[in-house]
Amino acid sequence: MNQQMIAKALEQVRKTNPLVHNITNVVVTNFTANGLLALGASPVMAYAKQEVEDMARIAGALVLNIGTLNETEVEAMKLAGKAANGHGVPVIFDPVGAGATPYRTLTARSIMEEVNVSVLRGNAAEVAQVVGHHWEIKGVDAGEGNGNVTQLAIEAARQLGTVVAVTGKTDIISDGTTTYACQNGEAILTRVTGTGCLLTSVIGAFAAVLNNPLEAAVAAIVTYGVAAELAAKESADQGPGSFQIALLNKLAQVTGEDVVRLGRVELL
Ligand code: ATP
Ligand code: TZP
Ligand code: MG
Ligand code: MG
Repeated sequence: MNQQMIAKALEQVRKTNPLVHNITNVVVTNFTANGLLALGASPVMAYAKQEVEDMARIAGALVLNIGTLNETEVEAMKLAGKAANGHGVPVIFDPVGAGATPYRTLTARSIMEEVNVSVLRGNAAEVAQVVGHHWEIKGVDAGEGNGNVTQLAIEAARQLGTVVAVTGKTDIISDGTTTYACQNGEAILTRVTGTGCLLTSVIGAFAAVLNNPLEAAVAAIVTYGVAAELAAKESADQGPGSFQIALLNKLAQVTGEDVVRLGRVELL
């Protein structure tokens, strides 16, 4: 996976306009829908257990996010996940806040057990908790921690048998054998809620057009990081509010040429 391939994948997303079915949290719903639309995908949020299987079957990807989980929603996520699995629709999972409470941790683990997840995307603390490692966490934000993020991503991918993306200052994406590091992004992303959740849904958009989930995750993370850098430059020092709007604008405007010029991804 190199910058040229990522640029081609971005073009594919825009040409195909894939339907991305999200069962996500109440904090980020509108931002996620707008971010996917800006990028060139077609978002739908559908939660009722009476319809999630039907929606997941016709989607290009299904994104599950436990940010504001409850029993009914978790039941719907599992129904949708199994329907997606039965129809070859990739499932992307964001275990928001895993480790913050036992309910979140156990729910995240049970989703990983019952649904065949193509990409797990979280901060280091969340991913560590899903695989039973200790890592400091405060609410939904990763604590500093002092572990080796690369090792964590590789071990989690091996243990779970899926692609794992651990994001933060450096993003590590691994399938347990092949591992990439991406340096794109901006620290101000951590000052706007939902930027991780939107990234998980953007991985869904790329997974809908690429058969290889490792490459889809890398392409999404690099494209998103480049868009964030362009947005930070444009909104300069105006603060997180302006940055949030600039990020939506740049997701729409980022080009393959930008990705080739600014993408910082290496095979480890
Ligand atoms: P957290 O709740 O810990 O913020 P999250 O789920 O919001 O986690 P992040 O890890 O913040 O997800 O990832 C979202 C985006 O922000 C990714 O593109 C990532 O590369 C970027 N990012 C996070 N921290 C930094 C940083 N310090 N510098 C540059 N980019 C960052
Ligand atoms: N509380 C529950 S979900 C959520 C908050 C603040 C949003 C988390 O979004 P992200 O993308 O992980 O920062
Ligand atoms: Mg964040
Ligand atoms: Mg998050």
